Amino acid sequence: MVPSRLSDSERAHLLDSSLAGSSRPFPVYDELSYDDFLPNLDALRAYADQVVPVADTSAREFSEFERSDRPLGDVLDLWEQGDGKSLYVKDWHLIAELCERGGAAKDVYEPPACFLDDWLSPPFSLFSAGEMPASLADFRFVYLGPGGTFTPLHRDVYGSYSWSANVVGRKVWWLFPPGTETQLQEGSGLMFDVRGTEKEQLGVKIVQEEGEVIFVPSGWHHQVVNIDFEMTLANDRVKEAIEDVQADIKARLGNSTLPDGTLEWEAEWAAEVEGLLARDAGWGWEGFWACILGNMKRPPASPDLSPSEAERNGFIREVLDCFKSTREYTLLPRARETVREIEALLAP
Ligand SMILES: O=C(O)CCC(=O)C(=O)O
Repeated sequence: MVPSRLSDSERAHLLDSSLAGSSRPFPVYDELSYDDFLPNLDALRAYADQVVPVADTSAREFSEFERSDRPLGDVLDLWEQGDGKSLYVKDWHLIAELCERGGAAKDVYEPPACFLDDWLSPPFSLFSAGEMPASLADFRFVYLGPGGTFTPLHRDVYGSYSWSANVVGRKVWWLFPPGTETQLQEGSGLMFDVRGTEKEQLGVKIVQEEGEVIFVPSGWHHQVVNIDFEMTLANDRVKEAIEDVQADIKARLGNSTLPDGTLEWEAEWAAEVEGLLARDAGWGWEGFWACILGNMKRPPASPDLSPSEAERNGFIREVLDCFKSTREYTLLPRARETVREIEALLAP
C-alpha cells in the first residue's frame, strides 16, 4: 500500500501513529469545541497588513469553500473577539510576501534539512525568477485557523509531494494511497468530507501533534481537520467552452501551415492552452521545464541531502521521454529548446 519510494523513516512515521481501521470519527475531535483554545496571536500582528486568502469553512462552494481576501489584522480581530470561528486562513504566501518586502524566509523558519532538496522553492523557482505574482508561483503556505476548520479531500497541485509542520495545535489527517481515489467519488467529483464514512477505511488516519512534521507523498489524496487553534507551515474545465475556443481557432486558420509544415491552428491552440495554464496554475510546460533546468544547474540542496546524480537524471529522463512523445513537444518551441538544453546536461 505504501509506495516503495518512501524511506524507512517516512514509512515508519506514516504508519506508527496510524489509526487505520477505526470506523468511527476521531474521538478527540468530537470532544473539542472551537472555544477550547485560542493561542496568543500577538506575534502575528507584525503581518496584520498582509492581505490573506480566507476560506469560510461553513460555506461550501462546489469542491471548495467560499473564499475572500482580507487583511490578516481583520481576521485576528474577529478571532480575538470570539467571532469568525469558521474562518480559515489558507494558502497564505507569508514567506513570498516577506521576501517581496525585503525580508527573508529564515526570518520565519528554516526547512528541516531532509526537505531542502525542494525543486519548487528558491533558490530556483518561477517566483525567484520574478516572472509572476507570488500567489501563482510560490508553494510555501501558511494555514491558520480555529479548531474545527478543515481542508476538504484533495490531491496536491502538479502531483507534487509536500511537508507540513504544526507550529501551534494539532491536526487529524486522512491519507489515501494513489488508486483509491476511484472509490472516493461522490456524484460527478471527489468526495468533499470523508469523516464518519466507511471510506475512511481505505486510507490512513493520523494525528499530527504540535511540533511534528508530516510528509505527504506525491499522488496521495488527503483531508485535514484542525483539532485546536492551528498554525501550520507547508511547502507544496469547462469542456464545452474550451472546445468552442478550439473550434474558433480552427475555423479562422483552416488548413494553413507554418514554414515547418505544422498546422497553424494547432500551434496557436497549444500556445493558448500553455498561456491559460500559466495564468491559472502558475506554469505550463515551459515553466515546468525551466524549473527542472534551473534546479539541475543550481541544485537546491547539498549532495548528501539529494538523490545521486544518476538517480536524479534517471527520473528526469523518464519524464522527458514521455514529454517528447507529446504534440506539445513539437508545438511549443520554448519548451523544446529547454528540453534540448536539459538533454545536453543529461548526456554522459
Ligand atoms: O493544513 C491544511 O489544512 C491543509 C494542508 C494540506 O492539504 C497540504 O499541505 O497539502
